[in-house]
Order: sequence, then C-alpha cells, then structure tokens
Amino acid sequence: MLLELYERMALIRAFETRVAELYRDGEIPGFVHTSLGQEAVAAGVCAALRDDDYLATTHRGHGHVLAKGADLDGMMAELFAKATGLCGGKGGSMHVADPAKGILGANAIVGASMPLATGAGLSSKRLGQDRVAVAFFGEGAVNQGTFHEALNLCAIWDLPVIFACENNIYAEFSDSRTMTRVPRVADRAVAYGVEASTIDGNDVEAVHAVTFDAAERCRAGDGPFLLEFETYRWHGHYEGDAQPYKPQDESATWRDADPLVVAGRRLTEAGDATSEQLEELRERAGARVESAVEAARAAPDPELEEAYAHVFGD
Ligand SMILES: Cc1ncc(C[n+]2csc(CCOP(=O)(O)OP(=O)(O)O)c2C)c(N)n1
Repeated sequence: MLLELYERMALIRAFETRVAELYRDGEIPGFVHTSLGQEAVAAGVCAALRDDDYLATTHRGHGHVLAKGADLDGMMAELFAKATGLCGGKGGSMHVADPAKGILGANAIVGASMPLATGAGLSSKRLGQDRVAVAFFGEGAVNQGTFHEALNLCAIWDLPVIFACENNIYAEFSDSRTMTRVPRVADRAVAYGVEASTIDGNDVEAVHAVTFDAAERCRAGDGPFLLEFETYRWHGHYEGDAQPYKPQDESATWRDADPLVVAGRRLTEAGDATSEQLEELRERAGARVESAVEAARAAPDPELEEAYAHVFGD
C-alpha cells in the first residue's frame, strides 16, 4: 500500500514541478498555484476514497484531482487551455472538473468547496447511497462563513462529508497563526459537535488511515468529520511569488519533512523497496508527465464557437 501511495505522490510531484517550469517559461496561461510539499494529503486522502465518492477542491487542487484519478493527459491539456483538456480548455488550473471521477471541481472562491461537498453529501444521503463527499480547503478558509454554515448543516443532518483541511501555515501572504486565537482548526469542530483530529499531513500512511476510517464511518451514518492535516507549502502562494513574508530557515526545516523522503525511508528501512526502485519509479512518473506535455503542446486550441457553449444552462 505504501508503495502505491508513494507512486501517487511521485506523479503529483513530477506534474507540478514540470508545471511550475512551463508556467515560468510562458507555456501555460493564467495563474498556477502548486501544492509542492503537500503531496501526502492528496495521495493519502484520495486513496481512501472510492471512484464514485465526491471531491471538491480549491485553487491549489492539482494533486487532489490527479490523486482521485483524473486523466493525466487531459489534466495537462486543460492547463495548456487546449481542446483536449478535461474541460475542453475552458477550466484551466483553477477550475478543472471531472464528474465521471466524482470530481465536482477545483474552485477559486476560498471556502466554496465546502457547500459543494455538503450538497453532494445531502444527495448521497437522500438517495440512500453510501457515497462520501470530501471538501479540501486551506486553513485560511476556516475564517469564511461557508465553513461554519457547511459544518453546522452537515452536523445536524448527519451527512457523509469529510472536511479535509490542509493546514500549510500560509493564506496568500499572511501567516495563519496571526489570524485567529485558536491554534488548531480541529478545535473549531467542537462548537458544532463534530468529531475532529489533527494529523501529520506529511505522513501519507497516517493521512490514509485516518481518512479511510472517517470514510467508513461516514458510510455507516456517523459523519461528518473534520480532519486537519499539518503540512507546508513549499512554493509561493502562486508561481512567481518570491515569499518575502516567510522566515528564512523555515522552508529548509520543512524540506527535511518532505513526504516523499519520509515514505521512501520507511519503504527502504522495511525492505519493501530499494532506493534504486524508488528512483526508477520517480523517473517513470517524470516520463509520463513529459509525454503529457508533448501531447498538450501538439493538441489543438478550442474552436471559437465553443466559447459560448456550456455558459448558460438549457
Ligand atoms: C472568497 C474569496 N476571498 C478571498 C480570495 C483571495 N484569496 C485567494 S487564495 C486566498 C488564501 C487561501 O488560503 P488557504 O485557504 O489557507 O489556502 P492555501 O492557498 O494555503 O492552499 C485568498 C484570500 C478568494 N479567492 N476568494
């Protein structure tokens, strides 16, 4: 299992590392927010979900979307705004969706993943299904009204929703520790009678275990749950942000807790993989990403008439 989780993390790492370069070189339009350093949350949470479970995410959602099973080529082409993209090139990095995989969408509106997941959880319950909905959001989003409304509604209706908070310490250019007197996001759940825990978000096995347990309990009608994953955003808020607001030595400390290094060490120490095997796996991920880049470059732009399709409902 850990090897499979490692592979998912390696793919996200390769994808976003390449995307950051392509963005810098002007090949990808729009804005790009990477989740480099946070791969364990995406991989661990999504591996605990079923294909038909729902997921809603944020402006920093590449990892979540890939880990939930979105097609790599379609994802890359979407970032390139090409016709072959998952949303025909109209969504881009911040609005990619794939309903066939339960991916309700990335969302640039801070906090908006939570009402979406609440709606999905309500539909699951009303239809008598056992599908779980996960809302990814950052710790900055817990100061939005939507967090409180969604958490409360899910609580009174016992909805199968997992609130997955990725606490990466920064919200845009501000240190989240200066934004509230309550140091732990998980503590806020108490006010709504919701069970919550704080987990090392760089330990992919821990993330997976706690999410799997929460998902099973959601299916049994015990939801909702709030899971706070402590992690760190390596890059700036967006690509190109020089991060003058971060203390100098902070990034180095967190790089020691690189989720791939942590998992890799565990695998080699247990004798479940050699470092050569892990390197080969990372190279394979890089090659898959490179082939997606080539395909995206060669793909056509959307037709002009397409610009008006899917804008209004019929
Ligand atoms: C409703 C709303 N308010 C403000 C913004 C501007 N904004 C974009 S990202 C962001 C910070 C988000 O921080 P956090 O929720 O911690 O997520 P992270 O970027 O750390 O993943 C803000 C304030 C927005 N997009 N939407």
